[in-house]
Amino acid sequence: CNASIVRHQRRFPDDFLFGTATAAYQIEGAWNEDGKGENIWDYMVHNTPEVIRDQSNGDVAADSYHNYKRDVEMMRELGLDAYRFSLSWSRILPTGMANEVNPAGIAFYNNYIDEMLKYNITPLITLYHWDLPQKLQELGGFANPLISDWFEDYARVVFENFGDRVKMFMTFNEPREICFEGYGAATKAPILNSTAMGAYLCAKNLVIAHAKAYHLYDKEFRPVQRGQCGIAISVNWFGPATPTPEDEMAAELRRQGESAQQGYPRSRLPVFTEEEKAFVRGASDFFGVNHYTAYLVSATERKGHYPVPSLLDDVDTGSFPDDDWLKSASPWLTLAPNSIHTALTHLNSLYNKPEFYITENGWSTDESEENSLIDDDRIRYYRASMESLLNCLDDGIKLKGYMAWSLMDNFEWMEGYIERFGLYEVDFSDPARTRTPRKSAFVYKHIIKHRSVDYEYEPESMTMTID
Ligand code: GBH
Repeated sequence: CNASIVRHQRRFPDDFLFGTATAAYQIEGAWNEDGKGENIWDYMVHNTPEVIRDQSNGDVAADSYHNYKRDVEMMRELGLDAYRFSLSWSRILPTGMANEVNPAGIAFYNNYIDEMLKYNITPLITLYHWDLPQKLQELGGFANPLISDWFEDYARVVFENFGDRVKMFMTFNEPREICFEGYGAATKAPILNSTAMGAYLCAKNLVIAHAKAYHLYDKEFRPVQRGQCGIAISVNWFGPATPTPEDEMAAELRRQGESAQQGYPRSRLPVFTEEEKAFVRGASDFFGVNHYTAYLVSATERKGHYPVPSLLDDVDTGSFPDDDWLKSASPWLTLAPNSIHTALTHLNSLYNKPEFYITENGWSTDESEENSLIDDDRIRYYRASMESLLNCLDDGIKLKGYMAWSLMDNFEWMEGYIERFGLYEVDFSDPARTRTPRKSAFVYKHIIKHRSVDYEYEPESMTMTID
């Protein structure tokens, strides 16, 4: 009898939500169709195309605006329980303000949602995934405290129109990236590069905007709509390079930050009043975690060169991946062992055991790779993620779902179409934007169907069907 050597297969509960994630600007295209207003990515790619690595843009992207039925068909092929996507604010409110609602924008998202519901796929909506209406940017964007009112007004339109059918909302995707990369650096629109103040000023206004939308949902919509409202935060893991107190301290500094006075008459961190703190505290029904990777942190080694003052200087430590970790096509992304479990264990103790969703997790390949449909590294990465999720479940962490980034190749921000994250490949030279499943799509489908990871599984053919 060899039963004892058969590897015990751990299983995901039946109500665990397996899905994929995307974002409006990265997939939709139709940048100026049917009344959509201009947003900060439209503005940036048209006015300073040189900031995009291949000088491309999201004007057409994967053209999901016209291909949404095919998108839902792919969700059915994979057997997804859920799909996380974002709304384009300026498609719904062309100028950003809620005085003028674009009926075509509402109709598009209604069709998308209804198509998912027809096949029992749970829609999860992100209200903001980086595409601010340009008119609001001209008024300062997230540097203007009024952003919290504008966002609340937008959120009301969203809840009113979609909340009857959508039960899970996320206000913002990755506040730190919005603020640090867009305001404190020049690696995302609106490329402000205000290194000293930008990120923190944006952060405070964004946090208040989130809380206003949360309380609006909680007070006015939840009693009838009975859903949840939360946020999706980028949490990669920073661990000590060596188990010394110095490196432990450095890792904690990298996670938390510490801004120095540096001659300013007051802190660069905007102050929250007691009232604001109370307003923000607890304002989320779940913790959405975008997790991709981990870094080692050293107190002495490989320190970067940063502008002073800046957020990076405030967390100034050397951080780098272990040399042994598998490398993706993105310089920042390696396969760090069990990092979902490490990160969630840390968050679980810091934040009093909330409900978690992994709202993004995925792997990039390069567009120039031969045999791009045979993506064995992506499969390794996803299988490793599954083991890490199961470790969380074994420990009693309240982890409710997992969204793979991404359903399909899309406009990868500053990397254009060079870095590919899709379970489905998209042919961006084909006007039809034909989607073709990669090997990883079959593996993910198998995991979802069997609620477990089978290392022996190989797809019999590359022909995808709906079960
Ligand atoms: C996610 O962010 C985004 O939500 C999603 O839209 C995006 O497509 C996906 O990642 C893949 O990139 O180049 O060294 O300046 C993940 C967190 C943090 C990853 C910032 C890229 C840039 C590091 N991101 N990081 S660097």
